[in-house]
Amino acid sequence: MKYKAVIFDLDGVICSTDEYHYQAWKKMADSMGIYFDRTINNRLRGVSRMESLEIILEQYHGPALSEEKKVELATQKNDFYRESLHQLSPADLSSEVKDTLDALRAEGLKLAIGSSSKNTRFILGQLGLGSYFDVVSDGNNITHSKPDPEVFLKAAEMLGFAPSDCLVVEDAVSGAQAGHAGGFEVACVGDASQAGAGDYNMSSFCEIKQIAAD
Ligand code: B16
Ligand code: MG
Repeated sequence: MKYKAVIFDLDGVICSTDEYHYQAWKKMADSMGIYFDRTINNRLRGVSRMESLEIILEQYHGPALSEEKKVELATQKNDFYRESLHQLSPADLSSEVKDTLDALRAEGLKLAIGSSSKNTRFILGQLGLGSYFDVVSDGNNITHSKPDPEVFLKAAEMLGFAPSDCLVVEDAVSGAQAGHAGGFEVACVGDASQAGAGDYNMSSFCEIKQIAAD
C-alpha cells in the first residue's frame, strides 16, 4: 500500500452534520438579531467554534461584546447543536463510508480521525463508531485549528507514523491546506474537491481504496 494510515476529517467526510451546525448557529444568531445564512455557514467548515463565532459576528453591529459574552453565545450554540446530535444514529453512517473503512482496515491500514470538533467522541458514539478508530485527534487536543496542521500532526504522532506515510481526507479547503502544511498528501471530497484543493479530488468516498493502493 502507498500509505500506512488514513486520517479522516469527521464533519463532511465520515458524516454530515452541516445542517445541525447551521440550524444551531441560526438559532443563536436569530436570538441576537444577527443576519446569518447558508453562504456564511459554508465559511465555517473545518473552522473552530470560537473562530466560527467571530465570522458570524462580522454581521453584528451592536455594542462591543465581552469575551465572557462570546463564550456564552458559543456555549448556547453548542447546547442547541448537542441536542440535535441526539438524532444521529448508526443509520446516518452511509454503507459506502463503512464499507470503505472496513476495506482499508482489511488491507492493514491504520485509521484515524483528525477533526476540529470538540464533539468528535460524542458524534462517533452516536454513529456506532465509538471504538472503531485506532486514533482520535480532535478539537480537545489542539490549540490551533485548521488551516494549522496541528490536528493532523498530533494524529500522525499518536499513530507513530511520519506525515508522508499518512493520507488525509478532507471536505474543507481549510482542512486540505492544513494537511498540506503538515506535509501530508490530501484526498478531498465535497467542497474542497470541487475547489481542486487536494492532491486527489474525488467524486466519491470509495475512491480512497484505489488511491491508497496505487
Ligand atoms: P465543535 P471537522 C468542524 O469539524 C466543523 O466542520 C466546523 O463546522 C465546526 O465549527 C468545528 O468542527 C468545531 O466543532 O463546535 O463541535 O467543536 O470538519 O474538522 O470534523
Ligand atoms: Mg469537515
